[in-house]
Amino acid sequence: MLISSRRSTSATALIGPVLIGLVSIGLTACGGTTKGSTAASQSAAAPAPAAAAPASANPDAPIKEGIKIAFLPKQINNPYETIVDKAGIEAAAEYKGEAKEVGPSDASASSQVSYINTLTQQRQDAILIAANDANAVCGPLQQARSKGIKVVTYDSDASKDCRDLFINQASSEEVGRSQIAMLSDLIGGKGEFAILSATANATNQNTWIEFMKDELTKPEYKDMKLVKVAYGDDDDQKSFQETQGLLQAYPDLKGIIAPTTVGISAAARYVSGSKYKGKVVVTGLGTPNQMREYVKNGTVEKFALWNPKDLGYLAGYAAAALVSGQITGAEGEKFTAGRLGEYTIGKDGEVILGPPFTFDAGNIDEFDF
Ligand code: RAM
Repeated sequence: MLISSRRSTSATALIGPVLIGLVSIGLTACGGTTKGSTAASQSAAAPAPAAAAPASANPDAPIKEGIKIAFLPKQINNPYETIVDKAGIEAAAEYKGEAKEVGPSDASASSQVSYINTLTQQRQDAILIAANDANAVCGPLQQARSKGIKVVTYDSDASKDCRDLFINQASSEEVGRSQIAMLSDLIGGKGEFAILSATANATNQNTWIEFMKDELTKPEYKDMKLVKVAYGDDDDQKSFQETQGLLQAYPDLKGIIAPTTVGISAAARYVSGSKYKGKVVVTGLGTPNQMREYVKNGTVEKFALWNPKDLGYLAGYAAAALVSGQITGAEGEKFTAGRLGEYTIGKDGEVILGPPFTFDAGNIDEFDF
């Protein structure tokens, strides 16, 4: 079941310096501040037993050499997760750590559990996980923490009691509300729409969807109706079929929001080759490289995301700061994330990368990821 394991050096070689510069500069320049804040956290349900109280932080502690960290994404064959993890591995190379990515080929929590257990046996210094379920991974993560391993969630949170830090790509509230505003703009504030999500238990997607539903209660959206939330499981084929199913079941559908890079590209591909092209709007969260074709051929007008490389890089540095004792995960503590600069830990151990960014025909060619 070991699908992928990379050492930091090889990953660094895979990422060209030109690309790093372009992506980093492009998004930072357009996106405003990228520093920590205390905005709303992704919800994480049932609490688990708390780990031992951490020692106090020493912000002046140097980053230890030879730190061993492992990234456990939702699934390994998702281009988005690959970008994030490669950048985290690159961060570890900068501070002379050892990093790898391991994980399942399906986005399920049960598959992640065996990886957590193996990483614990290997005595990694930190496990970084994009949780497929807030609670299902909690017991094993607590086991890891009881052995002194630091746990950092990124992309999709686990219950806050079973991790030290959550590196959130953007404020969950801002992501959710802005998705509704974007769709409203595209369909003239009127009509039926559906959400094509990832897996049914994904913490990040579900938190965004809750904020979308709340946003919809505002008077300006009274003529928009959410008819269905479908789940493509971050599987390309299933997402493609779910898109087809939605369009057949709801003939008046005006738009689809897919807040997942796998879902939006599959939905765009389906619509692009169907009679719905130009009639049904597809938007959501996607990577520019997966969406370029559909923006150019007029299927998609705009969509959003953040810089996934910066997310992985920040998570990699956050893990090192925890392992080195610079931070403990408490609100208000600060650490420096290499080229990204200083971040402050917000409420509930959450660190926010920055605001989401909107891509359209006018800017998509400035990005290559
Ligand atoms: C998919 C995953 C991931 C999410 C992005 C936007 O790749 O579901 O968790 O953050 O989309």
